[in-house]
This record gives sequence, structure tokens and C-alpha cells, in this order.
Amino acid sequence: SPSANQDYKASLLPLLISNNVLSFGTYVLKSGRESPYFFTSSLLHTAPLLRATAAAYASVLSTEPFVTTNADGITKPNFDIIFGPAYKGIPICAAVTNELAVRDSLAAAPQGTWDNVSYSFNRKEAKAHGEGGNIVGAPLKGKRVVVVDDVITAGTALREAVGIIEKEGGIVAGVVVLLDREERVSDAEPKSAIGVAQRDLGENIPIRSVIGLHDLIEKLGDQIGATEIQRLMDYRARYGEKG
Ligand code: OMP
Repeated sequence: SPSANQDYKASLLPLLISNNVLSFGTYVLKSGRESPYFFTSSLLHTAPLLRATAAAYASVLSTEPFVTTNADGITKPNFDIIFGPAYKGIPICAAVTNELAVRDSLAAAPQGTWDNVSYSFNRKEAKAHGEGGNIVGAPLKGKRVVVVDDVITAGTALREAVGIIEKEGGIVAGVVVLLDREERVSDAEPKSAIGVAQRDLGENIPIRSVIGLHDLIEKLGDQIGATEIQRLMDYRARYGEKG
């Protein structure tokens, strides 16, 4: 699957491990599979972790095909809204929206490039009073919306998010997940959830991950030990995507 290949991976991975965001042991997934590792994005609650995470998403979202650079070298985002599915996507979408504008002002990019990008998220419970509606943040109707989510396994959470955006009249313009577990969806569907989403949304909608299972297997040898790496490889042999 397409993984953004940037230097931030080298600094992000040890940070995730030392803070137990990425942990190794025995865990049961939503799918029922027993996994030798787990990603807990609710632990991304300190400034260094939030900033490192936001920077990783922002690196992906500030490069093609999420942006287009014209002949004059002016870069423009190809989306209006960063959507974070409740609950774990909520702090992420806010942090990434801010990070894109902050990086922009530090780099030599045209002033204000990111000032018109908004964040938005869904409520899990319908609201019967007040302003009403199930969306908090920018209204999605007629807007180009990118989804930022933490982990993708079978793609259930992403499908829900896409359903919400389409129901609100938004246009799904892309997806960035922090971790792609690169697992096949089921015995009947050997593609990964990202592969299936790419097929369902269409090949021209960018779907990217910051980190994939293959990165853990290839890069963590010195940090988690040979036994854990072997368990990751055994897991991939059993549940990994095919094609
Ligand atoms: P899918 O909806 O099957 O794609 O699984 C993604 C969701 O599973 C995440 O949003 C989490 O709720 C949960 N999850 C994790 O948080 N971390 C993991 O490492 C694995 C899962 C999981 O249950 O598959």
C-alpha cells in the first residue's frame, strides 16, 4: 500500500514506542483477530506526541496529490475540510489543521495558503436542541473533505466516516491514516482495507498511510527485539494483505 516515505518516520516510531502508543504483546482486535501489536491513539495526549503526529499527517497533506503547485510555484490544497471521525479523530483533525498553517508560516510558502482549510467532526449522539445537526466545525455540504484517522484494519471505521460525509453532502477528497495494519479484510477478500477503499472510492482519490506494518517489521529490529519481529512476521503471514 502507498506509504509516505519521509524522514519523520524515523523520529516518530521511537516516540510512539516509548510512550506505549505502539505496544507489543497479545491483543484482540475489533475483528476478533489476536494481534501481537496494538496502536492506542488515545495515548497521543501530550504536546510532543500531538505535535509529532500532527506533523506526520501535515507532511502528507501538504504534498501532492493532496496539493497542486501551479506554474508560478503557488501551492494550493485540493481540499477544504479535514474531517476527524469521533472520537479519536477529533483532536487529530484540529491539531493537523493548525499544524498545516503553522508550518506554512515557517516555510517560504505563500502567506495564508492554509487559512481557509477547516476542521470538522461528527457527534456520536444526535443533538436534539441548540444549533442541532450531527457535525461540529465546518459544514460539509459541497466541500472537498479529507478524512484523518488513526488506524485502519478492516475498514469499518473508514466506511462509517465516508457514509457520514456523503450523507452531509460532502465530497470525499482523500484519506490519511497514521497506521495501516496491511491486513486482508477477510478470507473472501484478500485485499487490505485501503485496497478496498481505493477500489470503492476510485483510483483518483488519494488514500495514504504514514506508517504500515511493513515499516514496523523493517525498521524496529533494534528497538523491540527479534522475538517480537518474528511475531509480527508470523502475523503478517497469517493475516497480511494479498495483492
Ligand atoms: P477497522 O474499523 O476494522 O478498520 O479498525 C480500526 C479501528 O480498530 C480503530 O479505529 C480502533 O478503534 C481499533 N484498533 C486500534 O485502535 N488499534 C489497533 O492496533 C487495532 C484496532 C483494531 O481493533 O483493529
